[in-house]
Amino acid sequence: MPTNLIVNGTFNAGNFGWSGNDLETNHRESAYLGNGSNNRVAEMDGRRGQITEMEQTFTVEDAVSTELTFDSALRVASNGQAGSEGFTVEIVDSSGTTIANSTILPTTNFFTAFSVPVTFPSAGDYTLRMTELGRNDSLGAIVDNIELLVCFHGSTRIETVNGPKPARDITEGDLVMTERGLQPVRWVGRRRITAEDLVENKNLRPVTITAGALGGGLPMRDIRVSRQHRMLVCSKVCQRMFGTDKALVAAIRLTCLPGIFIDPRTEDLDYVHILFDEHEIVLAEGAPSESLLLGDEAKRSLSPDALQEIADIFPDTLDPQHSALPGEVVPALPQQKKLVERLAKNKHLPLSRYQRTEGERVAA
Ligand SMILES: [Ca+2]
Ligand SMILES: [Ca+2]
Ligand SMILES: [Ca+2]
Ligand SMILES: [Ca+2]
Repeated sequence: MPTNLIVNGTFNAGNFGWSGNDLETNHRESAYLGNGSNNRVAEMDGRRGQITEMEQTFTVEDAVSTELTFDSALRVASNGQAGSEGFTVEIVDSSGTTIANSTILPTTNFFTAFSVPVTFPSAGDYTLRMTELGRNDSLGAIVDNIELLVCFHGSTRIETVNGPKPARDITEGDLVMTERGLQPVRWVGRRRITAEDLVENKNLRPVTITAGALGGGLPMRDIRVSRQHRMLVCSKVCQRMFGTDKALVAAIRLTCLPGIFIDPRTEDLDYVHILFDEHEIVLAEGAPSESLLLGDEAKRSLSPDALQEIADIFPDTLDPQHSALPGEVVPALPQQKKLVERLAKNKHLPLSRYQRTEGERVAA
């Protein structure tokens, strides 16, 4: 699920989380709009003679594009100033450079939704600052429900010899932690899926696995994978069904479990495929998952050039027989379905028996 970077954007906790100058965050909506509402809001004009400046600093973990959203209204007493009462919104980086800004001049005496697009160019600390505009008379625009929702997808971190590294930064030669120990990356394929692609072809929409949904606190953060990307299931249900406690199951099959779903959002995303000498189980936000699947679905998600490149470099990987990992069971689709149904019915999480086996061969 997305993370809201703003603390107390509802003002339910007064000015907690906010700093700046001449904050007015302790009154009810009704005090400004006369509508009887007990909802707590902030006014962007605290007192006469002082400029209200409300700010909050937060940390962004990775480059990401999103929107700042909030609700704003003009207080009834400022109706004569409609169009000039309001505030500026700025987001600045730690060196003071503005990366997003907007001027908000609400004209209605009820809350309207506003949004300001923002692209964070890199990880770091950023500050949201809202500054009073208009006649400095203690009366003005009110604001509420300030949110900055971000999803750090595309930045799923893969465990490497140097610690977790965003998938999109993985390059050839990187030593990645796999179930069979450290393995050098031979090739990395990237495919940008645009929002239009997702509208046109719903099959390209990824599966989101929310933090902790697999059990044992895994994955550590939300991850998004292509539908046919296979995740390791490690449960006594596998043992009962297949005589071994591990099985690889397509992410789409897991969507009948809590916290795992087809992502309905239509926004650009990147699929990253990592290729080793052999198929490997890598740790994506700690969750064991297949490094690359060149099944029909995955082939469709690769560009012809990428496929050709893989074919040139690793001719064997396009062989339909070359699909399973030694030691891991890839059940037929009906059995994958049955396995997940049994997990759901017995309320077993997919990784209930999982223990990291880094450095050792799972099986020959
Ligand atoms: Ca509120
Ligand atoms: Ca003021
Ligand atoms: Ca005021
Ligand atoms: Ca004012």
